[in-house]
Order: sequence, then structure tokens, then C-alpha cells
Amino acid sequence: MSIEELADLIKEAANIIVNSEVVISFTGAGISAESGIPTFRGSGGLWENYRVEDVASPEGFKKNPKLVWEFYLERRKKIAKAKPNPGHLALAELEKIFEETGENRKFYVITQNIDNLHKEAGNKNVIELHGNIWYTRCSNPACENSKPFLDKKMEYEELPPRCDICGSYLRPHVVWFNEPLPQDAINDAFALASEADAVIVVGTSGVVFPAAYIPYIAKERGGKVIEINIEPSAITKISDVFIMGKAGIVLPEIVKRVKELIGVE
Ligand code: BV8
Repeated sequence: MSIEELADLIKEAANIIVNSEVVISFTGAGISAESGIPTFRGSGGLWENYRVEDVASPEGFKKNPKLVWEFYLERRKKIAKAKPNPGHLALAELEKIFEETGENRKFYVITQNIDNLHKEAGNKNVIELHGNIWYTRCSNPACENSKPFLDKKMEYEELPPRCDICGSYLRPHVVWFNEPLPQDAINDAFALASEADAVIVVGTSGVVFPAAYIPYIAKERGGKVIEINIEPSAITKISDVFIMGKAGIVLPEIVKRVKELIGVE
């Protein structure tokens, strides 16, 4: 892609955003790659070293809860060292711009990521479809500790840790394969996607459902799909604007253009 082509695509994306009242950004592991957090698929991805069914499924937790906790504690240690990168910060700036340019304007981040970096970047309107690595809950649904609680521990005396109320195993508050997504999160996300004038898809392979329905729902209702990825994904075929590049480079350029178009510093 030539510099001119890239500039034109960034302008096109910025124009769509400026002329939209409701915009959502649907993000995946790729937006956190430049913060040093490994993605799942592709070279160096998490699924290269672990079998999904062993560490990200209820069956795997039942079979070997210690291994699952080792997997999540290893990710907590990496994520604890990670900072929001310019891609996250650009989306936080976009939320501020939308807040300041019209009371009916809405900007939401709908993320598959569990690393909390969108909130740390300053976004307030964040929907976490797959949970949050800094929350833990009791695996016994009948226990009052089954409500997720903030838990920043990187180590436990005993693995897997046990609930101090009922003695069952504690588990990370994340959505594993073959587990339903939090009802309110997926309902809110689908509702926003169906009213979105534009969806900015960033750093996702678009192969995990029902989350990956989001861009399709927006598209179906006439929303424009802008995609930023370092390579084509399963979503690219429905994108109106596909910008091949790193999120940490492209997103700040789009926001810079948006600000020029609306005349703010
Ligand atoms: C469920 C755990 C039912 C948390 C994860 C249709 C409908 C519904 C379900 C299904 C369906 N078809 C299949 C299913 C089943 C399954 C599924 O989707 N399987 C797939 C793999 C075929 N879905 C489920 O099981 C879901 N549950 O449906 O339950 C149910 C209902 C009622 C009762 C009982 C059951 C649960 C899905 C959630 C699974 N949990 N993770 C964690 O540990 O993180 S999924 C995991 O994948 C992460 O959450 C991750 O976010 C998600 C998606 O991956 P990506 O974020 O896209 O990351 P990936 O590495 O794949 O791609 C990174 C991209 O970034 C790449 O494109 C790369 O090019 C790009 N990139 C890299 N660097 C950069 C970059 N881009 C820009 N800049 C860069 N610098």
C-alpha cells in the first residue's frame, strides 16, 4: 500500500467517523500487541504454546484447574507490565471528541480483550465481552463469591485457590469456549451495533463468535465498516475501508484527521 493510498484511506475513515452520530470500535488482541501482549493466533500467539481446550474451557478447568490458573497468572504478569499504547489512547481521545461534539453522539469500545487496557487508556464507555483478567469469582454459582471481585494477585499460596466462603475453586472471571457471554454485555453490544453508523474493527481475526457478529450487525443496518489490521481477517470481506497497518500507527492518524476536519486542536 503506497503512502498516498494510506493517506486517502485514513481520510475516508475520518470522514465516515465525523459524519456519524453513533460509532463503536470492536477490538481484539491485535490492539494490545504493541503493548507487548501476545495475540492468540498467528506467530508467537498464545495458542501456539497451549491447547485452547486445556486452558480456556470449563472442561479444561475441571480436568486441571492448576494448569488453567498457571496460564492466567502468566498472562496477569505480562499484562501487569503492559501500558496502553497509542492505539488505545487514540480511541480514548475519540470518546472525548464525541462527548464534546453533540449530546446525541455516542462512542463505545466493545472489546474481546480481558487486559483492561481500554479503561486504563481512559475510555469510560467500554463493554468487555469476554470478562476481565483482574477479576476472580467462585466457581460455585450458588456461592455469594460467584459475583466477580477485583483480584490483582500474581501468586497464591495454593493453586488452584479456594473460595474462603464455600471452599470451591476460584476461577478467573473470563469467558471460556463453550461458555455463554455475560448476557448484559452481549445484549448491550448487539443493541449498539444495530444503531451504529460506523464500526471501527481493530486487531481481530474475527473468528470467535458470538462476538464476531458485531461488525455484521452494524453492516446489515447500513453502518460503515472500517477495519484496521496488519493483515486481512475474516471481517475484511465486509469492510468498506480496510487499512493495512498497525493499530498504534493508524488510529492516531485517523484521530488527527478527525480533529482537522472538525477544527479542534
Ligand atoms: C459460546 C477467553 C455458547 C478469555 C476467549 C457461533 C455462535 C456462537 C458460538 C460459536 C459459533 N461458532 C462457534 C462457536 C463456538 C465458539 C467459537 O467461536 N469458536 C471459534 C473458535 C470457531 N464460541 C464460544 O465458545 C463462545 N461461547 O458460544 O457459548 C453457549 C451459550 C449458552 C450456554 C452455553 C454455551 C465463547 C467465546 C469466547 C472464548 N474466550 N478467550 C481469554 O483468555 O482471553 S476467545 C479469545 O479469542 C479471546 O477472547 C480473543 O479476544 C478472541 C478473539 O481473538 P482475537 O482477539 O481476534 O485475537 P487473534 O489472535 O485471533 O487475532 C489478532 C488479530 O490482530 C489478527 O488478525 C492480527 O493480524 C491482528 N494484529 C496483530 N498485531 C496487530 C494487529 N492488528 C493491528 N495492529 C497490530 N499491531
